[in-house]
Amino acid sequence: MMKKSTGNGFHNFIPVFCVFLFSCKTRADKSVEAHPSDSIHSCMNLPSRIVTSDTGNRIAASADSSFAGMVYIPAGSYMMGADNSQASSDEYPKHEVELNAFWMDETEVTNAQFQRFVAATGYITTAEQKPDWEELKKNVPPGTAKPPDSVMVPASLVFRQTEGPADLHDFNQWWSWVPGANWKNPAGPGSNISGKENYPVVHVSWYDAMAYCKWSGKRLPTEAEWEFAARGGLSNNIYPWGNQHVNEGQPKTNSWEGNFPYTNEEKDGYTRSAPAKSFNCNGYGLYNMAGNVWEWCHDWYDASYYGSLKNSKSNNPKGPLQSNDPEDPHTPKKSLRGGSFLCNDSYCSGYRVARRMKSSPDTGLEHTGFRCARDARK
Ligand SMILES: [Ca+2]
Ligand SMILES: [Ca+2]
Repeated sequence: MMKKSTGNGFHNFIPVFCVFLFSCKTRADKSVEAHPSDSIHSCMNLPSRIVTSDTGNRIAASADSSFAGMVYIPAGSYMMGADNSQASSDEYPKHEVELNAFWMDETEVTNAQFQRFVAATGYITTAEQKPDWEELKKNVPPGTAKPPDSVMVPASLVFRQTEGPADLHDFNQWWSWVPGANWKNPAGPGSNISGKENYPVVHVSWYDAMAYCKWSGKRLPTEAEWEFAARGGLSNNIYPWGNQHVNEGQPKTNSWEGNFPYTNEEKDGYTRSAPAKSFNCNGYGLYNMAGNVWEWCHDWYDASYYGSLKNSKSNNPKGPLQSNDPEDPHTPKKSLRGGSFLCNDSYCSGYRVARRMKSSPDTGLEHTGFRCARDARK
């Protein structure tokens, strides 16, 4: 979660706990079957904030039954999981999933939409709250020292481009814990979202996403729904648009083109997030399922979950009962999908429809948002 300062006025802090202790250099458990391409891909963890802060309980459930801004995803079945050599071990085995019809937001939830939610409810996001050490210490290795008060402040994780090549096993080099960074101030104090009303809201935790869904009468998609929707009606495709490589032809998504994390060729026109309705939609009419910002799913993350589903057709799987991340066993995590403006083939290839990601449910990041789903009327 927290990161040492980049010397620009933010607090100096040597990360002492959580995911920062569990970079791939110190993988605690290698029980997950290794895949040949796993050396970097399994290291593409997102940082985790680690403090329980679920303030969504007081949000009233909406009676809104509008499907405006959503697209209908018909019932069907598909093969979920790894499609190419970039897949990591948690994408195996590929297995059959059957889903009921559902509705999906055509875009990531925007700043304007989130603003309406906050105005109606007074909701305060996780990143706007001070971390609670009593909660935090439940999710870090025993004996971990309490961080200094100077960093136990409302904050979120902001991307900082490096000046040169970085060790891709160490996200400390490009993520900064920035006091005052939140959905309204995505780069920290002095930044704002003016003119970015149609951009995806970011720095939202899983709890924040759940609260928004409750207010809007929707829910988060399951991982199985998300991947089915991302495939856009195609079969065994690597990307939402098919199999043309992400860097070939016209820009198809907002990713990191160049050498991550220090040179961005900006061929797609964006170094950071893009408007939520950018580039071509996929076959179901969904925008930015690949790239732009990561999207929270409902499910707990379990690196070996697919293995438990391999021998039968799974009907509307809703994820495991609890999190299981061998790379960071102390911290329960929720699943995210789709990649972000930071994704690159040298790192996470998160724009692949099968790519899985995870972070603790209280984590906010500059490249993480969500979109909602809703059951189809019976
Ligand atoms: Ca870009
Ligand atoms: Ca996205």
